Amino acid sequence: MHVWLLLSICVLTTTAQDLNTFGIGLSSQWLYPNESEIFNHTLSSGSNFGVLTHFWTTGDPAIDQSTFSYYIDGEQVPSIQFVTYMLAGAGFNDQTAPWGTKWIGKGAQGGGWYNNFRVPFQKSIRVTGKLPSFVTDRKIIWVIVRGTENLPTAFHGFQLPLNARLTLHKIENQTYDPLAWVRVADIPTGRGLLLSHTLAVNSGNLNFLEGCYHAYTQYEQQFPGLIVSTGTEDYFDSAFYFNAGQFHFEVSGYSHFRQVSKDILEWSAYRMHDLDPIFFTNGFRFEWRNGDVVDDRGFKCIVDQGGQVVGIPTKSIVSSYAWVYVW
Ligand SMILES: *[C@@H]1O[C@H](CO)[C@@H](O)[C@H](O)[C@H]1NC(C)=O
Ligand SMILES: *[C@@H]1O[C@H](CO)[C@@H](O)[C@H](O)[C@H]1NC(C)=O
Ligand SMILES: CC(=O)N[C@H]1CO[C@H](CO)[C@@H](O)[C@@H]1O
Repeated sequence: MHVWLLLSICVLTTTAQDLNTFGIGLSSQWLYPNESEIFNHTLSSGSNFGVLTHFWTTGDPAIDQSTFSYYIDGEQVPSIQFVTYMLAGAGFNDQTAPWGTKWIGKGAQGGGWYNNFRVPFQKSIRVTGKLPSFVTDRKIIWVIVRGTENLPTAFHGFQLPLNARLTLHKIENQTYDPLAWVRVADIPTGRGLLLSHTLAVNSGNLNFLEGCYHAYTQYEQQFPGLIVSTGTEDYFDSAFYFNAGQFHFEVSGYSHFRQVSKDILEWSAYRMHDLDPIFFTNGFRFEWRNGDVVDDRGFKCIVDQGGQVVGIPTKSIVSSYAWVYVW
C-alpha cells in the first residue's frame, strides 16, 4: 500500500516535470533568399518525445510566399515543407482577413498566418525558412514557433501513438485532364490517419466540383473504396457549387474564389478531419477527381471508367496539401 502510493506520487511528479514547453519568438528579424535556420530544439535528457504545437508568422509580403521546412529527428530532407497560405488552407495566397479556427487562420491584413497542427518528433526538430526565388534581398520577418516535450496528442478519444509522425503530401501546380484522378495522398504501407486537406484549383469552369473523393484505407483496396464525398463541395460541407458563398468553419472552409478571365477561375477550400478521422490500416490512397461521371441511372461516384460526363470539366492546374499521421 505505502509502496504503491509512493510509486504513484513519483510517476505523477515525473510526468508534470517533463511537460517542458519550448520555443522562440523572433521580432523584426531577417529572412534570406538562402535557406536559414529559424529554430531548433533537441529533447532534454529523460524526455521521450516532443510535439510542435504552434507556428505563426508575419512580415514583408514576401514572407507569404516563403518556404518553411520542418526537419524531424535529423532528417536530411524535410518531411514537412510549406508555404504559409497553403498551411492555413487558403489557396492562391488569398489575403482575406481576419478569419480563424482553432487549427488555422489569418489574423491580419498582412501576414498573421497561424497553424496549430501537432507535429511529433522523437529526438529533435529544426525549422528553417527561405524567401521565394524571385526575391534577392533579405526581408523582415516576425515568427513564433512553440512546442512541448512529452505532451500526448489526442483527437476526441483517440490517442496518437507516441511514434506517430505528421507527413505532408503535396501536389504543386500539376495539370490534370478532365476526369483525371488526382492522388492527394499515396502511402504504400503502414497505419495512420488523415488529419487535414487543402485543395486549390485553377480551371476553365466550376464543373471540376462534380469530382468525388475516394479513400482507400488499405492500399490495394478496389474502386470505389470508401466514398468520402458525393461531389467536391459536399466534401467541404457545402452543396450546390457553394451557392451560399465563401466561409471559414472550424471543420471546413471555402477559402478562395477569383474569376481571372472569362475562361479561367481560381478556387480553394480546406477540410479538417480531427472530428471525423479517416484511419487506414495497411497503406492509404486518397483520390479526388477533376470532374466526374454518372452511370445510366444518373448515379455518381461509382463509375471508374466510361460513364456520362457531368457538365464540361476542363483541364485543371491543381495544388494540394494532405496532412497525414503515419505510424
Ligand atoms: C540550434 O540553435 C542554437 C541557438 O539556439 C544554435 O547555436 C545552434 O547552432 C543550432 N544548431 C544547429 C544544428 O543548427
Ligand atoms: C503555383 O502557381 C502560382 C500561380 O502561378 C504561383 O504563384 C506559385 O508560386 C506556384 N507554386 C509552386 C510551388 O510552383
Ligand atoms: C544558411 C546560410 O547559408 N545562411 C546565410 C544566408 O545569407 C545570409 C546573408 O547573406 C548569411 O548571413 C547567412 O549565414
